[in-house]
Amino acid sequence: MALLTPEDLENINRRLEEADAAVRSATGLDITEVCKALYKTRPCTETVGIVPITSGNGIIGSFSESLLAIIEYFGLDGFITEMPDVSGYYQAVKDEANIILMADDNTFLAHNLENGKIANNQPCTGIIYAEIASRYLHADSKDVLALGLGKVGLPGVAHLVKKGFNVYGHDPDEKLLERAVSEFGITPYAPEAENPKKFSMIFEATPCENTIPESALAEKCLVSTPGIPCGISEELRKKYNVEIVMEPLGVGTASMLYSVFD
Ligand code: NAI
Ligand code: 2YC
Ligand code: MG
Repeated sequence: MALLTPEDLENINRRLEEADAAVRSATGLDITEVCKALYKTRPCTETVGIVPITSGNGIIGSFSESLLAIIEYFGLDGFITEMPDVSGYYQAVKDEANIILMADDNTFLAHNLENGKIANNQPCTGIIYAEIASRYLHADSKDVLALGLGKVGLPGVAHLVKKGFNVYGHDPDEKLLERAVSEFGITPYAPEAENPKKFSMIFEATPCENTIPESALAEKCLVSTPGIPCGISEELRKKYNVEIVMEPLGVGTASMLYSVFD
């Protein structure tokens, strides 16, 4: 499981503002409007309790603080519990949190204690970044390239297929590629093919650099990627004036929150 580092989370507010501006420029909507369109929900007077969790690799510096900044960016109230783990959970409920946010090394969840809805960061992140890719205002077709068909990528692919997009996918893990083809009918994409297809919408969800080949970039292209590190180099982005939506935690967290609102 690729874990965040405190460095990934530096300047989280600026990163979120930049991502929001990039989403607006590419889709005409901001992150909140994309979430409302995705889930048809609205925030009410929810209070979010953020519970630090010490299991596994333990507390990640500024992870809880970043979550507090994120929920406040989206207009919610919240608090970080003084204690971690079970004691922290107990405090959050006693201090009347409506939504719990907490993460161990494998699962980052949002749980709405009022309506029982629960969300997992991986599918929620895949769905919102895929949704953003699919709303590119300068798209030249309904073809989307999906790179990385794992815990984040595959739910994003499922969402795109359900919305009627033509998804072309690649993952070096043949089992995952075969599963995406058989379950969702995607078309395998070969990055090193002779004259590979060009795409104006690219959804990348891998933990690797340089996964997006120059040959795949259409004249106008949006890369929507939660992947850390980024799958396209700064050099290539500048050379082709590629639009990019990329952010380490907040966009996926907004998707989780809206998926558990009423
Ligand atoms: P995962 O390991 O389940 O899936 C990643 C997939 O990428 C694997 O199947 C792997 O075979 C594939 N891959 C590796 N190199 C590739 C290439 N060159 N072309 C195509 N596919 C390639 O990981 P998961 O959980 O899906 O996370 C993906 C990335 O998203 C990680 O970097 C993770 O840290 C990041 N992430 C970011 C979030 C955010 O809010 N920005 C939230 C959650 C995860
Ligand atoms: O500080 C804490 O409470 C830690 N237990 C938090 C661990 C989060 C581990 N998960 C991740 O780093 C990934 C991120 C990409 C976002 C979601 N999961
Ligand atoms: Mg994010």
